[in-house]
Amino acid sequence: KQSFLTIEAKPYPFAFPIKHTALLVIDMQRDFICAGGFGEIQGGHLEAVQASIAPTKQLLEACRSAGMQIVHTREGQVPSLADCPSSKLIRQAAAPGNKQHLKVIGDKGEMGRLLVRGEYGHDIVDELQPLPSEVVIDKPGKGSFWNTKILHKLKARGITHLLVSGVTTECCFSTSIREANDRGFECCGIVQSTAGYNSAFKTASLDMIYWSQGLFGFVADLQPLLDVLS
Ligand code: TIU
Repeated sequence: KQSFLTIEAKPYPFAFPIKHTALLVIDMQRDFICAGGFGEIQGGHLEAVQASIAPTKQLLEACRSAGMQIVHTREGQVPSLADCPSSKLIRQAAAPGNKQHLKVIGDKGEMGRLLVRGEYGHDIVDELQPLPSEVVIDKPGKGSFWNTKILHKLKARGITHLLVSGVTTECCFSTSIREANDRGFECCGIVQSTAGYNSAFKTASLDMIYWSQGLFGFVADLQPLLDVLS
């Protein structure tokens, strides 16, 4: 296999050095994907995020077979919530008369305390469980780089390029790509392997990534990537 692979992408083909590229799988946690989880409680529609499990599994298995580095992230807090950005706690609290958020971070849900590390709902769905050799980043915020060791882990492995997947496109996927781009990583989001709670948000989020000669990076379809990795 060539050391650089190239796939069709927007705004132009994405070339990546396979030994220096990691797959980033953002927050494929039960709390964002399964019924009764934090996402659904927030008002998220689950159809698209659930449908993204299968193409994300295809992507994950292709990257594993190609010997690429794999990094999974999980959004969540320590049990005391001491690491929770205050904005996350404040803005989800019900304003007077607001019945939208009946339960908030740290409250007990059907899958344990919402978005709390160690709880069943906080962990990654069965289909996409990390292998022992893969990096798992627990992040307190939306982005993968704030208050985590991900930059050190990527640098230590010589990573310069990221293929990015996961949920939700409008939130943690986009925030992580923007954070990575500012740190010099070349990012390519994979259309079928990301999903959100609102299809208009997904479209807009992906469009913003590659607008203007790649404002934050690249966007590519899954199939061309599977073709070059196989
Ligand atoms: N709210 C929402 O759309 N997502 C999150 O809070 N976290 C992630 O995107 N992972």
